[in-house]
Amino acid sequence: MSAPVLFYGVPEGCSFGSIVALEWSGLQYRLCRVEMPSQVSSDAYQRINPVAETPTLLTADGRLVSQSVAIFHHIGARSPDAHLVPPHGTPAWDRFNEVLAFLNTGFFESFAALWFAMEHGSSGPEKAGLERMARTKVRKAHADLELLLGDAPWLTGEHRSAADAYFMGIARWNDFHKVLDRRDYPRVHRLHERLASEAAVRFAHAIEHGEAAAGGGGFLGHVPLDRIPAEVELRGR
Ligand SMILES: N[C@@H](CCC(=O)N[C@@H](CS)C(=O)NCC(=O)O)C(=O)O
Repeated sequence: MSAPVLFYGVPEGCSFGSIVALEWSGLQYRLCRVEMPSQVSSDAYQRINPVAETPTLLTADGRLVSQSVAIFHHIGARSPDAHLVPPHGTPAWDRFNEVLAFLNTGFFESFAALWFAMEHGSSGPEKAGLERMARTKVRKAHADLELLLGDAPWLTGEHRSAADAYFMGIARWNDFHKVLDRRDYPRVHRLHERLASEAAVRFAHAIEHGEAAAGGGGFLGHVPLDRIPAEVELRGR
Protein backbone atom coordinates (compact mmCIF):
# COMPACT_ATOMS: atom_id res chain seq x y z
CA MET A 1 0.00 0.00 0.00
CA SER A 2 1.24 3.49 -0.79
CA ALA A 3 -0.38 6.91 -0.69
CA PRO A 4 -3.12 7.43 -3.29
CA VAL A 5 -2.41 9.70 -6.27
CA LEU A 6 -5.05 12.11 -7.56
CA PHE A 7 -4.79 13.07 -11.23
CA TYR A 8 -6.16 16.61 -11.36
CA GLY A 9 -6.83 18.78 -14.42
CA VAL A 10 -5.78 22.36 -15.08
CA PRO A 11 -6.96 24.93 -15.75
CA GLU A 12 -10.06 25.00 -13.55
CA GLY A 13 -10.76 21.24 -13.39
CA CYS A 14 -13.71 19.88 -11.45
CA SER A 15 -10.98 17.80 -9.77
CA PHE A 16 -10.57 20.86 -7.51
CA GLY A 17 -13.24 19.31 -5.27
CA SER A 18 -11.31 16.06 -4.98
CA ILE A 19 -8.20 17.98 -3.86
CA VAL A 20 -10.26 19.74 -1.18
CA ALA A 21 -11.82 16.43 -0.08
CA LEU A 22 -8.38 14.83 0.23
CA GLU A 23 -7.20 17.75 2.35
CA TRP A 24 -10.25 17.46 4.61
CA SER A 25 -9.83 13.68 4.83
CA GLY A 26 -6.52 13.87 6.69
CA LEU A 27 -5.23 11.03 4.48
CA GLN A 28 -1.77 11.13 2.98
CA TYR A 29 -1.84 11.58 -0.81
CA ARG A 30 0.11 12.70 -3.85
CA LEU A 31 -1.01 14.73 -6.85
CA CYS A 32 -0.35 14.36 -10.57
CA ARG A 33 -0.96 17.48 -12.66
CA VAL A 34 -2.63 17.02 -16.06
CA GLU A 35 -2.91 19.90 -18.53
CA MET A 36 -6.23 20.12 -20.40
CA PRO A 37 -6.92 19.62 -23.22
CA SER A 38 -3.37 18.68 -24.35
CA GLN A 39 -2.08 16.16 -21.77
CA VAL A 40 -5.47 14.77 -20.82
CA SER A 41 -5.88 13.33 -24.33
CA SER A 42 -2.33 11.95 -24.54
CA ASP A 43 -1.57 8.22 -24.64
CA ALA A 44 0.24 8.61 -21.33
CA TYR A 45 -2.94 9.79 -19.59
CA GLN A 46 -5.46 7.71 -21.51
CA ARG A 47 -3.96 4.57 -20.04
CA ILE A 48 -5.00 6.08 -16.68
CA ASN A 49 -8.43 7.22 -17.87
CA PRO A 50 -9.41 6.05 -21.38
CA VAL A 51 -12.15 8.68 -21.71
CA ALA A 52 -9.56 11.46 -21.30
CA GLU A 53 -11.05 13.20 -18.28
CA THR A 54 -9.88 14.25 -14.85
CA PRO A 55 -10.16 13.46 -11.97
CA THR A 56 -8.93 9.89 -11.56
CA LEU A 57 -7.64 8.45 -8.31
CA LEU A 58 -4.92 5.82 -8.14
CA THR A 59 -5.90 4.18 -4.86
CA ALA A 60 -3.54 3.09 -2.11
CA ASP A 61 -3.97 -0.52 -3.25
CA GLY A 62 -3.15 0.32 -6.87
CA ARG A 63 -6.58 0.55 -8.53
CA LEU A 64 -7.86 3.34 -10.75
CA VAL A 65 -11.14 5.04 -9.79
CA SER A 66 -12.62 7.71 -12.06
CA GLN A 67 -15.73 9.90 -11.76
CA SER A 68 -15.86 12.51 -8.99
CA VAL A 69 -18.79 10.87 -7.21
CA ALA A 70 -16.98 7.53 -6.97
CA ILE A 71 -13.80 9.27 -5.82
CA PHE A 72 -15.67 11.11 -3.02
CA HIS A 73 -17.23 7.87 -1.80
CA HIS A 74 -13.81 6.18 -1.90
CA ILE A 75 -12.11 8.97 0.07
CA GLY A 76 -15.04 9.16 2.51
CA ALA A 77 -14.95 5.44 3.21
CA ARG A 78 -11.24 5.60 3.99
CA SER A 79 -11.46 8.57 6.34
CA PRO A 80 -14.63 7.99 8.43
CA ASP A 81 -13.53 10.38 11.17
CA ALA A 82 -13.55 13.27 8.67
CA HIS A 83 -17.32 12.76 8.03
CA LEU A 84 -16.98 13.58 4.33
CA VAL A 85 -19.78 11.17 3.46
CA PRO A 86 -22.65 10.69 5.95
CA PRO A 87 -23.22 7.15 7.28
CA HIS A 88 -24.78 4.79 4.74
CA GLY A 89 -28.58 4.52 4.96
CA THR A 90 -29.19 7.63 7.09
CA PRO A 91 -31.33 10.63 6.05
CA ALA A 92 -28.11 12.65 5.80
CA TRP A 93 -26.72 10.09 3.34
CA ASP A 94 -29.86 10.46 1.17
CA ARG A 95 -29.46 14.22 1.27
CA PHE A 96 -25.76 13.93 0.41
CA ASN A 97 -26.49 11.79 -2.64
CA GLU A 98 -29.33 14.06 -3.73
CA VAL A 99 -27.18 17.18 -3.61
CA LEU A 100 -24.15 15.49 -5.14
CA ALA A 101 -26.24 14.17 -8.04
CA PHE A 102 -27.55 17.65 -8.76
CA LEU A 103 -24.07 19.15 -8.67
CA ASN A 104 -22.67 16.41 -10.91
CA THR A 105 -25.45 16.81 -13.51
CA GLY A 106 -27.45 20.08 -13.64
CA PHE A 107 -24.89 22.36 -12.02
CA PHE A 108 -21.85 20.92 -13.82
CA GLU A 109 -23.58 20.69 -17.20
CA SER A 110 -24.87 24.25 -17.09
CA PHE A 111 -21.31 25.48 -17.79
CA ALA A 112 -20.51 22.89 -20.49
CA ALA A 113 -21.24 25.05 -23.54
CA LEU A 114 -19.00 27.83 -22.20
CA TRP A 115 -16.07 25.41 -21.87
CA PHE A 116 -16.83 23.97 -25.31
CA ALA A 117 -16.84 27.42 -26.91
CA MET A 118 -13.51 28.22 -25.25
CA GLU A 119 -11.70 24.92 -25.93
CA HIS A 120 -12.89 24.67 -29.53
CA GLY A 121 -12.24 28.29 -30.41
CA SER A 122 -15.85 29.01 -31.40
CA SER A 123 -16.52 32.41 -32.87
CA GLY A 124 -19.28 34.50 -34.46
CA PRO A 125 -22.88 33.25 -34.33
CA GLU A 126 -21.83 29.80 -33.09
CA LYS A 127 -20.10 31.33 -30.06
CA ALA A 128 -23.00 33.69 -29.40
CA GLY A 129 -25.48 30.79 -29.52
CA LEU A 130 -23.44 28.62 -27.18
CA GLU A 131 -23.01 31.48 -24.73
CA ARG A 132 -26.69 32.37 -24.77
CA MET A 133 -27.64 28.76 -24.03
CA ALA A 134 -25.05 28.40 -21.28
CA ARG A 135 -25.95 31.67 -19.57
CA THR A 136 -29.60 30.62 -19.37
CA LYS A 137 -28.59 27.24 -17.97
CA VAL A 138 -26.12 28.65 -15.43
CA ARG A 139 -28.76 31.05 -14.09
CA LYS A 140 -31.35 28.23 -13.89
CA ALA A 141 -28.87 25.91 -12.12
CA HIS A 142 -28.09 28.62 -9.54
CA ALA A 143 -31.81 29.26 -9.00
CA ASP A 144 -32.38 25.50 -8.56
CA LEU A 145 -29.51 25.23 -6.09
CA GLU A 146 -30.86 28.21 -4.16
CA LEU A 147 -34.11 26.26 -3.71
CA LEU A 148 -32.27 23.07 -2.80
CA LEU A 149 -30.20 24.80 -0.10
CA GLY A 150 -31.75 25.16 3.33
CA ASP A 151 -30.65 27.48 6.09
CA ALA A 152 -27.98 25.06 7.37
CA PRO A 153 -24.37 26.18 7.00
CA TRP A 154 -23.36 23.34 4.66
CA LEU A 155 -25.00 21.57 1.74
CA THR A 156 -25.97 18.50 3.75
CA GLY A 157 -26.63 20.20 7.09
CA GLU A 158 -24.50 21.08 10.07
CA HIS A 159 -21.32 19.31 8.89
CA ARG A 160 -19.21 19.99 5.82
CA SER A 161 -19.08 17.07 3.41
CA ALA A 162 -17.47 16.11 0.11
CA ALA A 163 -20.49 17.71 -1.61
CA ASP A 164 -19.32 21.13 -0.37
CA ALA A 165 -15.84 20.47 -1.74
CA TYR A 166 -17.31 19.54 -5.12
CA PHE A 167 -19.66 22.56 -5.12
CA MET A 168 -16.71 24.94 -4.75
CA GLY A 169 -14.82 23.44 -7.69
CA ILE A 170 -17.76 24.14 -9.99
CA ALA A 171 -19.16 27.35 -8.45
CA ARG A 172 -15.86 29.18 -9.05
CA TRP A 173 -16.36 28.63 -12.81
CA ASN A 174 -18.71 31.59 -12.61
CA ASP A 175 -15.75 33.77 -11.62
CA PHE A 176 -13.99 32.57 -14.77
CA HIS A 177 -16.90 32.97 -17.19
CA LYS A 178 -18.58 35.90 -15.38
CA VAL A 179 -22.17 34.84 -16.05
CA LEU A 180 -23.96 36.18 -12.98
CA ASP A 181 -23.63 38.02 -9.70
CA ARG A 182 -23.66 35.27 -7.09
CA ARG A 183 -25.09 37.68 -4.51
CA ASP A 184 -28.43 37.39 -6.39
CA TYR A 185 -28.57 33.83 -4.96
CA PRO A 186 -28.03 34.54 -1.24
CA ARG A 187 -27.76 30.96 0.03
CA VAL A 188 -25.42 29.95 -2.78
CA HIS A 189 -23.39 33.09 -2.14
CA ARG A 190 -23.19 32.38 1.61
CA LEU A 191 -21.96 28.84 1.01
CA HIS A 192 -19.40 30.07 -1.51
CA GLU A 193 -18.06 32.66 0.96
CA ARG A 194 -17.86 30.10 3.77
CA LEU A 195 -15.87 27.75 1.54
CA ALA A 196 -13.62 30.51 0.23
CA SER A 197 -12.29 30.97 3.76
CA GLU A 198 -11.43 27.26 4.17
CA ALA A 199 -7.69 26.51 4.22
CA ALA A 200 -8.21 23.44 2.00
CA VAL A 201 -9.89 25.59 -0.67
CA ARG A 202 -7.04 28.11 -0.62
CA PHE A 203 -4.61 25.17 -0.85
CA ALA A 204 -6.37 23.69 -3.91
CA HIS A 205 -6.37 27.09 -5.58
CA ALA A 206 -2.63 27.50 -4.94
CA ILE A 207 -1.94 24.00 -6.30
CA GLU A 208 -3.86 24.72 -9.50
CA HIS A 209 -1.96 27.97 -9.99
CA GLY A 210 1.41 26.38 -9.35
CA GLU A 211 1.99 28.40 -6.19
CA ALA A 212 3.77 27.16 -3.07
CA ALA A 213 1.26 25.45 -0.79
CA ALA A 214 1.79 23.55 2.44
CA GLY A 215 -1.68 22.13 3.05
CA GLY A 216 -2.85 20.47 6.22
CA GLY A 217 -0.12 17.82 6.29
CA GLY A 218 -1.48 15.03 4.08
CA PHE A 219 -0.03 16.26 0.79
CA LEU A 220 3.22 14.42 0.02
CA GLY A 221 4.06 16.21 -3.23
CA HIS A 222 3.60 15.89 -6.97
CA VAL A 223 4.34 12.86 -9.16
CA PRO A 224 4.92 13.63 -12.86
CA LEU A 225 2.68 11.71 -15.28
CA ASP A 226 5.67 9.98 -16.87
CA ARG A 227 6.70 8.59 -13.46
CA ILE A 228 3.46 6.63 -12.99
CA PRO A 229 4.53 3.01 -13.41
CA ALA A 230 3.35 1.16 -16.52
CA GLU A 231 1.77 -1.68 -14.52
CA VAL A 232 -0.81 0.74 -13.05
CA GLU A 233 -3.01 0.33 -16.10
CA LEU A 234 -3.02 -3.44 -15.86
CA ARG A 235 -3.93 -3.47 -12.19
CA GLY A 236 -6.60 -0.81 -12.66
CA ARG A 237 -8.71 -2.43 -15.36
N1 LIG B 1 -18.41 12.89 -14.97
C1 LIG B 1 -17.02 13.21 -14.77
C2 LIG B 1 -16.70 14.45 -15.57
C3 LIG B 1 -15.22 14.70 -15.66
C4 LIG B 1 -14.90 15.84 -16.61
O1 LIG B 1 -15.71 16.22 -17.49
N2 LIG B 1 -13.70 16.40 -16.44
C5 LIG B 1 -13.28 17.50 -17.28
C6 LIG B 1 -12.72 18.63 -16.42
S1 LIG B 1 -13.95 19.29 -15.35
C7 LIG B 1 -12.16 17.06 -18.22
O2 LIG B 1 -11.29 16.33 -17.79
N3 LIG B 1 -12.20 17.52 -19.47
C8 LIG B 1 -11.19 17.24 -20.44
C9 LIG B 1 -10.88 18.42 -21.29
O3 LIG B 1 -11.37 19.50 -21.01
O4 LIG B 1 -10.10 18.28 -22.22
C10 LIG B 1 -16.76 13.42 -13.27
O5 LIG B 1 -17.67 13.75 -12.54
O6 LIG B 1 -15.62 13.19 -12.83
